[in-house]
Amino acid sequence: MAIWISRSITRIFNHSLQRACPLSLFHQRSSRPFSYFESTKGREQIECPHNYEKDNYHVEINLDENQVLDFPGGKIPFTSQMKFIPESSETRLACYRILDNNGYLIPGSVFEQVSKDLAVKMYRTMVTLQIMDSIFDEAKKQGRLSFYLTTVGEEVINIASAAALTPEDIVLPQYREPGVLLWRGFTLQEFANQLLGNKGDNGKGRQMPIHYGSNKLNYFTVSSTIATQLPQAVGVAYSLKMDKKEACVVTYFGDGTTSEGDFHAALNFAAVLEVPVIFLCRNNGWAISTPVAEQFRSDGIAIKGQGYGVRSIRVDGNDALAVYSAIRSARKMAIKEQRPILVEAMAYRVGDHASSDDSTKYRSMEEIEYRRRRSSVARFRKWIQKNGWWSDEDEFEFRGNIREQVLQAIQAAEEEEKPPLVDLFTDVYDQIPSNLQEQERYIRDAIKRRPKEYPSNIPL
Ligand SMILES: Cc1ncc(C[n+]2csc(CCOP(=O)(O)OP(=O)(O)O)c2C)c(N)n1
Ligand SMILES: [Mg+2]
Repeated sequence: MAIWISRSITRIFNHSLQRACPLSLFHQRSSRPFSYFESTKGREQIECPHNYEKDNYHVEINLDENQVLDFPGGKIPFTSQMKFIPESSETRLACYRILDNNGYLIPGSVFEQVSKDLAVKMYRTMVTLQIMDSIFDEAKKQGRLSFYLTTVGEEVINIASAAALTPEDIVLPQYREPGVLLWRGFTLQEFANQLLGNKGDNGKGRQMPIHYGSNKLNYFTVSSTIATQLPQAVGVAYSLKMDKKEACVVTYFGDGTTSEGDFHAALNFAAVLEVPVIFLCRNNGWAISTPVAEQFRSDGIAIKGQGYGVRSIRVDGNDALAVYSAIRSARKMAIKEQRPILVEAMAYRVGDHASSDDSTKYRSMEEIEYRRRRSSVARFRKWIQKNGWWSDEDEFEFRGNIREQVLQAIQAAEEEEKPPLVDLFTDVYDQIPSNLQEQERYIRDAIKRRPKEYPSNIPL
């Protein structure tokens, strides 16, 4: 703790020395070494030396003691003008983009270079994710799986963000990010094993399909209770900070999840504790059947960051280069400056919410098709093909290959044994408590009484 405090003091001291841009007038601090508005310096660092457009509800601080409210957290200017902060700005927050719809680089773009090898690996992983989704979704329709959830429309956010991280960065997912796990090396067989809940599943078949997780790959197990991952991510980031690790935490969530209290608590905690965590919101326009217009009245998510003192950006989630660049930069800032970053990636949810959903009940087929045609994976393909890094022949061969592998994985997973019954009761308590022992006796008695009603592939 002492180390962080002294670090913060040093940073604030250095910062005061470097103040050069007009914005600094807005938050002249008292002589105390510690400021609660530390986070506002982010704006200076990002926007200087560009001109900061003054709005009409902030006023410059006059240092005359009679004209400022000297209050914990810093001095606040008085004004005789009664001005309410407007509920929204006149223009919407712009979306960071590098590749246009035809896969051409937008001239003058600022972005991180992507090598041929990296770009091709990213594209291949996006295609793998697409094929995995279509075959597993089909398997659900055939009754071979009990549930499935696709990432259709959000493949680019999955893969481009994963590519911008290192394996040491810790991921706390929501549920629509299997591509991050795929990028990290989770095999098609491991996906199939989890979906079928067989002996090869890391979760020992205890969870419903799509609740993947891998300790080895620094990927926390999916927990569908939305938003719980967010304060947990702050805690994990706090531990990285304590251990002085060169790594950050990345936590994923949807637009709907920001309506949970946990989202707000997490952002606030992260800002105050100054922890290296990237909050990556996938704004896909929907929370199951609830459109964003019924979810919040703000201009999306990114602007909420400033209310908590968190640096934020909105990015085109259908642009792989923009997502990659934004996350690379976010990662660097999060680790180097020990601060949270909020990224709002915009990409429409083209697929149904999950296999239990029929989205044509609340949106038209035309709308879905309109969005599907803007497929982000296709845009990235255009770019790598223009660079001469990929061809139609590569595409044909690769797709056929992966299709074969996914079909084999699902078949092998079906043939594998299920975990033994006893696994239902282990791993939570060191000593199995009496109520669980009683439940185990109960289920074993029931199986003895009606053996035919229990699947024969579950070892007793
Ligand atoms: C705490 C909690 N409340 C409600 C649900 C039911 N639920 C599952 S997914 C979902 C919508 C989440 O939407 P969003 O965060 O936008 O993610 P998306 O599905 O669009 O990727 C809801 C309400 C839940 N799983 N957990
Ligand atoms: Mg959503």
